[in-house]
Order: sequence, then C-alpha cells, then structure tokens
Amino acid sequence: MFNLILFGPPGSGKGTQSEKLIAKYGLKHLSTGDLLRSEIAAQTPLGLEAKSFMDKGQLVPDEVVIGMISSALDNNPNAKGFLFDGFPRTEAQAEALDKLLKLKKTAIHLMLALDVAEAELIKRLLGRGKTSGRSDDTNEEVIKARIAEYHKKTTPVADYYLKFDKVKHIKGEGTVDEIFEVISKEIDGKI
Ligand code: B4P
Repeated sequence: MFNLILFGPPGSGKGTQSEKLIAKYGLKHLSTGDLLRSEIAAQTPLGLEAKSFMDKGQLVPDEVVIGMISSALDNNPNAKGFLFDGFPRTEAQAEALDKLLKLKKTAIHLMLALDVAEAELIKRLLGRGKTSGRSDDTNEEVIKARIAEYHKKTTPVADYYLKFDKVKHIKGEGTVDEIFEVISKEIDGKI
C-alpha cells in the first residue's frame, strides 16, 4: 500500500495534479473539498453545516472531515493506496489520520507540498471562479480568508510530517505537465 498526501495552499494545484496522479498510479482519490461539495449538492445536514464555513473561507470543523475520511477508508478496503487531497488541514486531522491508518496497519509514506506565491494563488482562484460555479472562488476577500486560514492552521501540518522526514517541497509554478513530471519522479523514488 502507498499513501500520499498532496499538500499546499488553496489554488496550489492539488486538485489539478490529483486527477493526473490517480490515472497514473491507480490510487484512491480522497478530496475532502470534493466530498464536502457533494454533501452540499445533496443538501444533507452535513453539507448545510459545511457550507456556512466554506462560504466564509473558514475550515470546516475537524470532527466533520475526520468522520468523512474515516467512512471513506472503511468503504475502500481493497484500495492499493490513497491520495489525500486537501486533508489533513490541521494538526488534529493529521493525528486522527495517523490513528485511522494505524488501525489498518498502514501509514502515510510521503507528503508532497506544492509551493506557489500568493499573488499567483489569487489569480488562479479568481480565474477558476469565472467558470466553476464555486462561490468560494468568486470573492477575493473569501480567497484571502482561505489563504490566511492556511497560514494559521494548515502550515503546522507540514511541520508535523517533517518530524518523520516525510515531506518533499515541489515548485508549484510552471505548466501542469512540468509540475506533474517532478511529482512523478518523487513518487517513483518511493513507491
Ligand atoms: P479544496 O476543495 O481542497 O480546494 P482548494 O484548496 O481551494 O483548491 P485546490 O488546491 O484543490 O485547487 P487547484 O489548485 O487544483 O477546499 C475548499 C474548501 O473546503 C476549503 O476552503 C475549506 O473550507 C473546505 N475544506 C476542504 N478540506 C477541508 C479539511 N480537511 N478541513 C476543513 N475544511 C476543509 O485549482 C485551482 C486553479 O488553479 C484551477 O483553476 C486550476 O486550473 C489552476 N491551476 C492548477 N495548476 C496550475 C498551474 N500549474 N498553472 C496555472 N494554473 C493552474
């Protein structure tokens, strides 16, 4: 089993690179952002709660996303590995993930952290907002709040995995294919 975390600020290319990675390596893609947007689309109680946080650019409470990931792991007993996209986003989520994986006698093998300058993140997200229908991508204030949440609550997650020597930083600027090539080399060296 090979378990990978794709890490980085909003707009750094996690979702974009994930699509190519699952096609190449056959990992099961678990994106908490996608899971939350499905709950919103289905208008479930969980989705309605999550939307109130996402619309303000805030993180959804830990217990909500940890519960979603726990169910997703249970529902995929035969996966050859997982690609975690946008999760964990807090230290509490990272600790919970380690415990869940330990119960399944596995662990995180690698965290790839995409580094992108803030001005480029804002440009990309506003660009996506024009076509995606995602309300959190259309308002620059909400985008800045998401980036601020990232610096405050999510960057410590990279320090958490750094202690176990599992983090590789990748330059997240360039073409999608150039970045994918660098990411693939890192994975090929570990898988
Ligand atoms: P997510 O769905 O995870 O989305 P994201 O971080 O905004 O974007 P991502 O990084 O995947 O997008 P990408 O760059 O691929 O989170 C949304 C919200 O959900 C959060 O704000 C939070 O409220 C909530 N949430 C999710 N997970 C949570 C958790 N674990 N805990 C609590 N709350 C959680 O794409 C961006 C744009 O850049 C696209 O238009 C793309 O085409 C473009 N792009 C990508 N690569 C490019 C490149 N190399 N060059 C130019 N453009 C590029």
